[in-house]
Amino acid sequence: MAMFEDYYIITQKDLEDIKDSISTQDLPSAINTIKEYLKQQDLVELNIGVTGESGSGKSTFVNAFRGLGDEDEGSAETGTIETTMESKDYLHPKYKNVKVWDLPGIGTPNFKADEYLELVQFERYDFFIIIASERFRECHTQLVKEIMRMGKRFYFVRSKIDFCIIAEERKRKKNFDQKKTLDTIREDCENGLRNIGIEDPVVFLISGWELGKYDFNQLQERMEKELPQHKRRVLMLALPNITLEINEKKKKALEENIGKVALLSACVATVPIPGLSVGVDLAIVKTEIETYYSTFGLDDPSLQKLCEKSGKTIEELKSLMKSPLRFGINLASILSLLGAASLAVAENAVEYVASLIPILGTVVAGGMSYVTVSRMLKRALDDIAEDARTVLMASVGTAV
Ligand SMILES: Nc1nc2c(ncn2[C@@H]2O[C@H](COP(=O)(O)OP(=O)(O)OP(=O)(O)O)[C@@H](O)[C@H]2O)c(=O)[nH]1
Ligand SMILES: [Mg+2]
Repeated sequence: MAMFEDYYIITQKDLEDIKDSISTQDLPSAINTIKEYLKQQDLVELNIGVTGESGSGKSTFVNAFRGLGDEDEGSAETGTIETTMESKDYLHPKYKNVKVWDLPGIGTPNFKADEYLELVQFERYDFFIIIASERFRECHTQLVKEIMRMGKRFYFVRSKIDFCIIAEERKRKKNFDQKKTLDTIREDCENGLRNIGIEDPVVFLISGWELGKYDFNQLQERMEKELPQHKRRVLMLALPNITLEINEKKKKALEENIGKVALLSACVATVPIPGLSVGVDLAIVKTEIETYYSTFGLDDPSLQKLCEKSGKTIEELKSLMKSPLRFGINLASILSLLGAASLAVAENAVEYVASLIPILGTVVAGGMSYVTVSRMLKRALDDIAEDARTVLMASVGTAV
């Protein structure tokens, strides 16, 4: 069993990547290669342009997409009077290289799509989100055609769906059927788009007030699929942890780095840790685990925000969490997990790894350290992802 798990952590692809990049290097260059790789990964930018008519819910979406409420610090101003007159970039609170741009409203009497796209500097966006809170109109077609001409991608969003549902429920009373209502709105929007000349339209029904509901999963799936490979990771990390699908994808995105972080930690460590037969750079491991908590929204400030929204207390949410690190990520708690992980490491897994990455042989207990940290991070990530899942389900009122 231990053997299987060890091999599972260190995927063949991981090893190939690492081997290719550092097998011919000496230790200091190998460390630099991995550091540079991780740094480059952190520099990948994502620019999302959010556009639509005035009052359609652009600013609300810009906030919700970044996991913020309208009153939170760093949020875009929202309201019933026209509020957004010029392009403004809103940084993601945790991933500063993710920028969601709140663009000026379209559809004013003199609206010209080509001039508009020049004005907002269309080249800078990875894709556009076009938001409509009612029917699609001529200005939407114009904009779509121009965006396509510029070779950019876009996604159509029909916003304020929560509001439509409530209105429909009130109207139909006993005959109300949510699925039917949503299908009707979707068909209506798609027909609207077809009528203005768009073939095969896809419309995502979204509520900026309850972003995790309705079509948000379909939207994130589509965005992820259509982004270039190197940008997918940052999208998944930056999305708020509001659906089980996103939770799972965040875990996968974080998992991909375990091999490299473990290798870096093994290479940088030159002194064995007392009480453990391995040398590990604890600061690297600690930072990585803090990233897990932050990415899943389980850090204290994020939990606080979730409490305000869900009406739960921090204590209630924390009592649902099981990860041994939930009481604090400190050297003692990390050491204890590393100790447990090192005990379960199979010797032949270490030999296997050391034979593939000979450079590990030049550091104190290098292979052992690598396998121990990989195993520990994998387990910590599994536990934290599971806690995030439980907290998510509890905060949306689903029994756990
Ligand atoms: N019920 C409901 N109301 C929403 C939703 N999204 C936005 N609103 C409300 O609609 C109004 C306009 O929202 P904004 O986000 O300010 O719209 P905007 O497109 O940025 O408007 P401008 O900046 O004026 O162009 C505000 O009162 C929002 O609270 C939603 O998903 N559901
Ligand atoms: Mg606005």
